[in-house]
Amino acid sequence: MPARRMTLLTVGLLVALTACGTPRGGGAAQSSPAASPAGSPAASPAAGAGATYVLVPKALGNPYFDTANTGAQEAAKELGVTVNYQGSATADATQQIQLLNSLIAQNVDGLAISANDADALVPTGQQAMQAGIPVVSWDSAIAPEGRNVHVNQANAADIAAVQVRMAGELAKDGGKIAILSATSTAPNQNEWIRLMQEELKKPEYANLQLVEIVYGDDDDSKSYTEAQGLMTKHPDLEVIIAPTTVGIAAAARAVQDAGKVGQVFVTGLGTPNQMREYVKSGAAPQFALWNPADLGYLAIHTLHAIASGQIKGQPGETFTAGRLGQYTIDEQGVVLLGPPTVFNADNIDAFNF
Ligand code: RAM
Repeated sequence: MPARRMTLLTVGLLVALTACGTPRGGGAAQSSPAASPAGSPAASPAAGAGATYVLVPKALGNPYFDTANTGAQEAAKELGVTVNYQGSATADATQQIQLLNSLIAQNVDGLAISANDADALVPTGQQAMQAGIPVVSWDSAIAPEGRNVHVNQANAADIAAVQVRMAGELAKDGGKIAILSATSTAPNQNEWIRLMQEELKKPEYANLQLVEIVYGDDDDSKSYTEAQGLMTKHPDLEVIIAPTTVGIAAAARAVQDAGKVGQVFVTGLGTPNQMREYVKSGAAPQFALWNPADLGYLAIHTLHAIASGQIKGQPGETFTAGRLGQYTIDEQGVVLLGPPTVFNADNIDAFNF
């Protein structure tokens, strides 16, 4: 047998063996190696095709997560897998753990989770991984020991810095600022708040005074009430920073309803579609975000790369995430999407999500 053909056969066999050895590879693991003759690898299904993954948001009913799901579905189509979108009614760790337990019992092929609590989800994540179900957290991280990889939307320090910078620009001559966050246990918001507090120590922000941090629980009406409370308690408040898409829209509405446009400015993290009217009214002249659809897309590609056995989820490993190109898992076990974008009156109409 010519050496080249022999090599092809060897590679074909290795690919087939790898697919069979995949923890929960779905379709490819069941396909017979004999059915795909050496030299025609294109005829065999992609590793992991047919798998069923679940994309779990912090809670349902949040357009940010709905948009992430559109990206996840795009990835599912490309990969030939099914992605179910399942979440709890409120952004609550106990409810999320209940849901995850039932998904583990159903033996799904992989979980992609935006965590409501970094530590509370660790035992559940470990249980999944012990059952051979890969766990990727995305958007809001599970602590490292409870997941294989975290898919981060942007560098946390950059997310903090851009929000403080926007607040500084809006407060012009300085003054009182407050933070309206999501839940008090949210891993992503808590990290950003900690880093915003660090950022505020820089000399250029000496004239900004952080007077209070409140929590709207990623619930529209609670966030609205909390924003009203901030304005009542601090009549000379200049800026509300809401590092949550739910909170920022509710705060901007509260400012508008209170007739305080031009007096109290709202900034933070929001979706262009929810914030367009407030950018135009002047209640929230600028805010930032990444593309949630790309984040969902990357989360599913990452999960699939692990579940199909292409990578193990170890630092230093590289994989390709479809149209987004190549990613490497960093030393902390994190895959990074990219820098946030700032939206304002000049560019907001160019975005539709
Ligand atoms: C909310 C959620 C999500 C966060 C965005 C910015 O939708 O809290 O976790 O990343 O805001």
